This record gives sequence, C-alpha cells and structure tokens, in this order.
Amino acid sequence: MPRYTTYFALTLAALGVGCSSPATTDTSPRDKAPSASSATTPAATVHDGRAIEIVGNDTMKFSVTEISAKPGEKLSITLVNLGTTPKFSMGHNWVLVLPMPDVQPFLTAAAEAVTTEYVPQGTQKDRILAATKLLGPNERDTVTFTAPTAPGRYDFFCTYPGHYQVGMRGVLIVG
Ligand SMILES: [Cu+2]
Repeated sequence: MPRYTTYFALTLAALGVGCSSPATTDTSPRDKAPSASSATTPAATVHDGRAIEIVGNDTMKFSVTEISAKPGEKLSITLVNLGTTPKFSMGHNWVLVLPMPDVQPFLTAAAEAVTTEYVPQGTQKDRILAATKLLGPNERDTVTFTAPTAPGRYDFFCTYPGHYQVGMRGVLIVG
C-alpha cells in the first residue's frame, strides 16, 4: 500500500509538471488583450522566434544588413535605436517587404504616411511582411514573424523619409 501511494504521488507530480507548461502559454492570449493598441502586430507580444538584434543610430545605418533564414523560419527581430536625435526628426523602424520591381512608389507612399509613422497604407501596406514601431532615442521594439517559404531576397529598411537613400537598409536571404 505505501508503494502504491508513492507511485500515485509521483504520477501526480509528473502530471503537475506536464500541466505547468500549457498553463504558462495560456497566459499569452490574455497578455495580448490589454495591449490592443498594437493591433497591427498581434504576434509582437510572443517573441519565440530566433532572436536577432539590430541597432540603428543617428548615422542612419543598421548594424545588421544581411540576415539568412530557412524558408518558414520564425524570427524575432529587435530594433534598438541608440541615437540621440529626437524621434520627430530622426525616427527609425525596421520594415521587411515583399520583392517589388521598383521600390520608389513604396518609399514615396511611406514618406507621405506621416499619421501612421511612415508606414504606408492601402495597397502598399500589403507589401509589408513585418515591421517594428517607429522608435525614438533609446527605444526598442521586437517583431516576431515567419520568414517567407519562397526562397529569395527580401529587402528591409527604415521608412523614415530619406533614410533608405542614406543606406538604412539590408536584405533577408531565404533559402
Ligand atoms: Cu531610420
């Protein structure tokens, strides 16, 4: 009888451990609810992809200009703005887009999208695969997303007006 009790206790302990993990993940959807303001990036609250940190600053360059990924790989890109210039004149974001024959119309739409922090709306928005928020000095933001399944080169850049032209851009190579 004591042996059975011990076995039963161990079984319960094992079940307890088994149950703790789902309980932890269950809190994620509830955590998302209060931050409804970031509705454009619902996955941003769960950063379980391969972590890559990119630093931007007043020189308008990314510290990482080339990222390699497997098709469909989950990535968590964190952009950190270590510049000191105020956001209204030197904001930075990280925007990954689908291949397009000419990026200029997208950039023009982005530069005009002042009210949406230089993220273009409408048909141009459909070309965005992932994007962080626009960051001021010492701000950071992480976006978690799944890399495209189609091998290829996917451009990323900062959509703050003029920063692409200065060289605040890079490429995600899938495959
Ligand atoms: Cu920028």
